[in-house]
Amino acid sequence: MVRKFTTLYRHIIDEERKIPEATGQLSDLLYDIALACKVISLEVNRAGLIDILGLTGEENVQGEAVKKLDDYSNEILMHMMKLGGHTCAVCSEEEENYIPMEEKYFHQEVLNKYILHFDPLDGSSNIDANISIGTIFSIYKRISKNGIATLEDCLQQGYRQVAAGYVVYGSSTIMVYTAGRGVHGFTLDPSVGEFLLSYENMKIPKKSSTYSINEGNYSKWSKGMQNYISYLKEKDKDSGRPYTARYVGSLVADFHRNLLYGGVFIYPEDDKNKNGKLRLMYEANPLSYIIEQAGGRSSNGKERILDIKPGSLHQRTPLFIGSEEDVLLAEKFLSEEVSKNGVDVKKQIEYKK
Ligand code: P6P
Repeated sequence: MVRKFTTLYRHIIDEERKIPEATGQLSDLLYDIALACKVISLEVNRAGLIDILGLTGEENVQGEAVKKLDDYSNEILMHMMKLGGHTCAVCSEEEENYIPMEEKYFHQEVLNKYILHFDPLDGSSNIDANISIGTIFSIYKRISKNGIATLEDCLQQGYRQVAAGYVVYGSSTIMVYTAGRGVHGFTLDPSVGEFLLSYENMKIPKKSSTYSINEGNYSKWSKGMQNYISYLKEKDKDSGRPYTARYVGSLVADFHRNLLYGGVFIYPEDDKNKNGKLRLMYEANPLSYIIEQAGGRSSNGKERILDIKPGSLHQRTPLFIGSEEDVLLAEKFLSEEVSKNGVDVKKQIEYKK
């Protein structure tokens, strides 16, 4: 039997062919991002060998000035976007402002109609310990008709994304993306330099028995948050408790595991960080688009992440994301009238999908 050998490019093109009005530009943009991430993967994996970790201004074995891996990743993605000509603005975790594409990079035959947000290398502080890290990206169509992109083009609500994805650099390099027609995962085969389809139409289990949270922040949480985590740790066979705790401390690694096996990842607000730690535009929104496409749920504990109206490029948000029933239960504990022995909620969370 011939084993199905579907490359990322083949899959993107096949998906594009199902959309009559598709021009192929989004496909090319996704492919450009994948190519950039292959280059980043090479460097991330080499870093473990030639020790260019986390240093700036040092010299590496070739005597070259070394950039921190996240600066390097940022530059690779920026450069690829200039070459590709599909974006009119790029917003990066590494850049304070949005970077409008200068018109000299506008290709006549291509309309530069997309906005790209990305975190070039999330969790890069973990690479020194050889812990998985990742690139996260989010794509919108521009609102302005033409010319130089505006800040309004870059501050759109998450439900307006046209595609989103991440690449996790771990024991293997895996790219997961959605363009609104399901979630699909690809594993990089270094021998051919291709991302090969390894997870088609990914779906997260509706309920899990795994939670991911940094419990070191327990004392800073609200009472509802403390009650929820305590509830998960109580012994109750019927409701699958106690849950298992799994926390890598690298968002993409924790998210990817939960997507595969089920789980709820939480980075809540606390008494120091009223909006939590994670960023809306290039962490919460793309992962929320993916999780909803995979049948999961994502909120800030009260409101659907994808409905949040952004006020600034780097704004933070509390994040509750993963298996639908687990996120729902966490939301109920955060609303009024919760008791430690269960959930006595007077009001249902209004949630439009
Ligand atoms: P904490 C990594 O620094 C990161 O931005 C995410 O990848 C990760 O989920 C989170 O921070 C970990 O934060 O406070 O638990 O170390």
